[in-house]
Amino acid sequence: MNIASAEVVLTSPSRNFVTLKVTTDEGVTGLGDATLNGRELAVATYLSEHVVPLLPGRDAHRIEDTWQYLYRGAYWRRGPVTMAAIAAVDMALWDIKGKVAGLPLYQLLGGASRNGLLAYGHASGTSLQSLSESIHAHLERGYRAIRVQTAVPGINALYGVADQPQSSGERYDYEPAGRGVRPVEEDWDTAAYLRHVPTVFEHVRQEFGPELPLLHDAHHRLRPIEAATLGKRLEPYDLFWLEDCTPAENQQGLRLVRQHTTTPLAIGEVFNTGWDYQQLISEQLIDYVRAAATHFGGVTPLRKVMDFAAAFQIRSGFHGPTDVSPVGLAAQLHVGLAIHNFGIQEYMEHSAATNNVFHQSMTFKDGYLHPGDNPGLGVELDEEAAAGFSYQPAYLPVTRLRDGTIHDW
Ligand code: CS2
Ligand code: MG
Repeated sequence: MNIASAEVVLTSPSRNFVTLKVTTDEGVTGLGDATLNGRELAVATYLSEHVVPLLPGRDAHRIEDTWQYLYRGAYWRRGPVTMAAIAAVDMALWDIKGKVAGLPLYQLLGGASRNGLLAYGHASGTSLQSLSESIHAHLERGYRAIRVQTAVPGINALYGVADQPQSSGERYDYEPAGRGVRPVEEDWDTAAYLRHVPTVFEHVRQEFGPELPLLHDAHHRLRPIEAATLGKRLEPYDLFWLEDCTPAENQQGLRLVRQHTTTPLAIGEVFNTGWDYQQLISEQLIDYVRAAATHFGGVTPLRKVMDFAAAFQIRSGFHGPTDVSPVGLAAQLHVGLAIHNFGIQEYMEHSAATNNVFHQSMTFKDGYLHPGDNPGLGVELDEEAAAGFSYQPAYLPVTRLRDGTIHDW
């Protein structure tokens, strides 16, 4: 069975998504997610100009060979644009293989290692009171693990923080697409943040008790010694993890963090290959792999990095924001269900408009996700609905310090 054609579909129901649809000469179709938030058109062009023309005539079953062909064949390796494009092809071919076999993808990866995937939801608030309301709202929706983010006194605008809507029917959109031709600018003050965050967790533990798994994302904003300070200050509150405590390009920086704190660390949502994890995993500098199938070259390398991590008792915590499309989310749910060293799955809930474009077999019940048992990935694209939403420029924010210096965020 050969690939007959491939097509890039751009749609923007409530944010932009780049999807690859591969069709075989037997009429089987597969979907892959290539969405790169804020740089969508670069991946769409990479795919349509440099990848789609290479696909017709290739054996659709040779997933590993196609992956290596696109990765090694380009000569120019790694990078988010290249790896998102390769990811889309890889996912689409796994989707096709599952459909041909009549099996959900997780069955092809070894079968289920558990009944469902523990998911964490995102609570946030501009005040401690609104944060508490948000945590209550998430617990009512069934979540059994919660990420906690808040506004910080002295910082005017912080990405990913919003109050929970008062009416229960309204969607909680705390990371809306930043539509517009330029990014908005936010501000940052590390000292204010380091002072404030422990008081937030003190409040949450007092109200919700010791058992609820709590997570926090520092979003690459700290230097290693600051990250170590935060990890130490948060130890009394027994976090499930502290995420992206420092930008991980400086991998040795994690040694310093690790020497000072036992707060578990999760890193890697911006990584795009297993090689980015080489030092962090082999030196056991992290506890959770944050990669997303979409930005990491697809199902094939995600499975490989988790097997490497397993040798060091490191578990998964795949990146599941709403800018990973339902196709990308499904890919990692199948991997998470199959691997032994699953840890937790991020789950942000796509908008109703997105769910009308991408029909998912995935379920969320009592705090657990399951990819469903439809053959392949279990996601179908409604192309007519997709065509109703054209691409709109949208950017992640840019952050500056008080003196105007651009900062990590
Ligand atoms: C965040 C993301 O999910 C997370 O942990 O860090 O929301 C991230 O900001 C976006 O995926 C960026 O596109
Ligand atoms: Mg994050």
